[in-house]
Amino acid sequence: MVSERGGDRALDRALVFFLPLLVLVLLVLWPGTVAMHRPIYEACSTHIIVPGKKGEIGIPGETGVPGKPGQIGPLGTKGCRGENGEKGEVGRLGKIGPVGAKGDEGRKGEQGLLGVKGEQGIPCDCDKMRKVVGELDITVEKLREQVHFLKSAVVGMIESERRLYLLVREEKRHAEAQKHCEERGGWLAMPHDEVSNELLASYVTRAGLTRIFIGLGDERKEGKFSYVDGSSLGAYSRWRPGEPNNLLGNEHCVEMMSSGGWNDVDCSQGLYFVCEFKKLDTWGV
Ligand code: GN1
Ligand code: CA
Ligand code: CA
Repeated sequence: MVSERGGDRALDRALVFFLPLLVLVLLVLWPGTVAMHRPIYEACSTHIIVPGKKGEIGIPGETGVPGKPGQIGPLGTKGCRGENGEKGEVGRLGKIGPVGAKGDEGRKGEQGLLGVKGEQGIPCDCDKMRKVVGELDITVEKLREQVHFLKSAVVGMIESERRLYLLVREEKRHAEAQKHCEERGGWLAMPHDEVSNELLASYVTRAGLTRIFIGLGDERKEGKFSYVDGSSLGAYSRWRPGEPNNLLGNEHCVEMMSSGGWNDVDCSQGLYFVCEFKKLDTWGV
């Protein structure tokens, strides 16, 4: 038994030593291995190289790096309408609107309380008051007569119900005559009707004159006559036969003859004239 066990051990040692050596020798002597170590020029010179058989499918490669971003896509379709938002806060007050139409008249209010009793009055001495008023009337009438005397006899004015007229015995061109009247608060006389025209005509006649300037002309537009206050010649006129004729194309002012007839004349000639003044209420005295 002991000798059998010793023989086994020797065999084990021999296998451990020689088996690897044997494997090494076989590897070196193996024809493929030898061919692998042959120089290439040697193989090319002695063999025709033909493609080998298609290999087997390789194992899948590793996951690659992420690709570049793609191009922007086309516009998407309109989305569905969203839900209503929450109710906002109350806005500021708007501007005041236009004034409305006047409302109906309201009902009459109730009668107020009685006022406080007034102080006792002074007894009226009516006879004495009437006497004073009567004396004042007489004074006013005397003043009226005196004013009339001053206007007509001293100043030389004439008057109608609403106008005063003053003859100015100074030869002036039409524009200067108007200026003279204006500086005294009036205008060159503007007869608008037969009554005032006749009054002026008699005024001229009594003064022993033939003609005077009146406040009428067509300086702004030929043939379109207007008064010096800017008003247009109305329905009334007293042109002499054949007038206005705009003689020599240079007659744009108007004279009144003692007959009352009108004629257009050269504005630059010198003539006496009549000023007209509106009567103030206080002038009625
Ligand atoms: C002529 O002759 P007398 O002075 O009345 C003329 C008027 C002129 C004026 C110029 C019928 O009037 O048109 O404006 O001379 N009368 C006629 O001074 O031609
Ligand atoms: Ca004219
Ligand atoms: Ca004329």
